[in-house]
Amino acid sequence: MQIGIVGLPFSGKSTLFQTITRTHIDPAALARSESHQAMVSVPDARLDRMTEVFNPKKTVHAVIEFVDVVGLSRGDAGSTQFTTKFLADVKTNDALVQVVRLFADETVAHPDGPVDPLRDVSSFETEFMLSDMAIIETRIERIRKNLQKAGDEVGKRELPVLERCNDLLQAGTPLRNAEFTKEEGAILKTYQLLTAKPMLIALNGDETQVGSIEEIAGKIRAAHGGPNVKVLGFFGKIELEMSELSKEEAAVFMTEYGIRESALDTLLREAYDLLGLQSFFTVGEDECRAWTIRKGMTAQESAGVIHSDFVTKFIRAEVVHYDDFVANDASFAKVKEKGLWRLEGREYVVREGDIISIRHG
Ligand SMILES: Nc1nc2c(ncn2[C@@H]2O[C@H](COP(=O)(O)OP(=O)(O)O)[C@@H](O)[C@H]2O)c(=O)[nH]1
Ligand SMILES: [Mg+2]
Repeated sequence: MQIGIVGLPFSGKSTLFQTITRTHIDPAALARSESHQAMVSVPDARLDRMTEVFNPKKTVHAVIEFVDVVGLSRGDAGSTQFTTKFLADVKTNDALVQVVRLFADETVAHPDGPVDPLRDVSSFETEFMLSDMAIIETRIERIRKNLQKAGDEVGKRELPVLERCNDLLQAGTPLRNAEFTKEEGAILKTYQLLTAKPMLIALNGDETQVGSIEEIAGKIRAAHGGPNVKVLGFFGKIELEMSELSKEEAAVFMTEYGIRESALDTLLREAYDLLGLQSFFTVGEDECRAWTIRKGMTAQESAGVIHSDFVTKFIRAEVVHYDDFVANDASFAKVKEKGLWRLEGREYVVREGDIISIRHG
């Protein structure tokens, strides 16, 4: 799973990237505007808790790959065409985080003049829709031509889906806001359309905006919200500084600014959710681990994520939900006594937060 961080120049993409990946990019490399990528552990308080309980040799978090997608530079006087290279780099991501500037800082120029988050989000939306329409229209034209001459079985299947997408886009609806069947989704996937990607809009505020960022987020949500969109606020500069501190120091820092929780932890969890992913756990004295699966995956499929052999050798899954486990003093004996520890078959749909042990042959 790969998430691309996109946004206008100087919105705070690299600041966010360095904070969530806990990497430090030296200023010279940043200036060369290369793309950077890194794997990030998804913070999970439940896994921390189980690590306390089991004191394992190893704790393994779920991971997501982040890419700091650079290369969006605008021409003079804000010529709005995004470069083909930039659009191509955005295409390969499974989901996008769009960083939008809220912070006011005269020493950092905004490429489009005054700070205006709604304008920035709209301009991205427009560019992405134009890019998708261009791809779809070209393809539709080619299919129609082929159909006149001879059979084009693939094209015939794709045509109605593409036409529907075209209509949606012409009407100003990004594809992430539309519902598609599984088959339609599979066809669309091959085109890697930009507006079909789930998107997290991350508003980058400064210390004066701690109290007002939610209100701004609400406005963006009202204008651009949808089932596959999330809007969150964060505080780029402050959180980058905090990420270099110890936990205790960071806590003091946060209280000082009136920040309740690090937005970055929330952001990672929301990104995970946006991708349609969820976690289940395996626990023990050797290892406590969060495993990543797609929502809706069965016990047998999930077992295959742990070890491919487990798919064929699957017998049963022993399952207890994390909430039940902690509500009963993190005691396996107690959850068994109460019947909260269950044996499930191969078709059991794994729930977010299940603790699982696979019985296999
Ligand atoms: N005052 C302030 N400056 C910020 C904030 N976030 C980023 N910056 C600064 O804005 C400039 C551009 O940030 P950067 O992350 O490199 O933006 P990018 O071009 O989107 O990657 C840098 O000088 C950052 O220090 C913020 O929240 N407040
Ligand atoms: Mg950058």
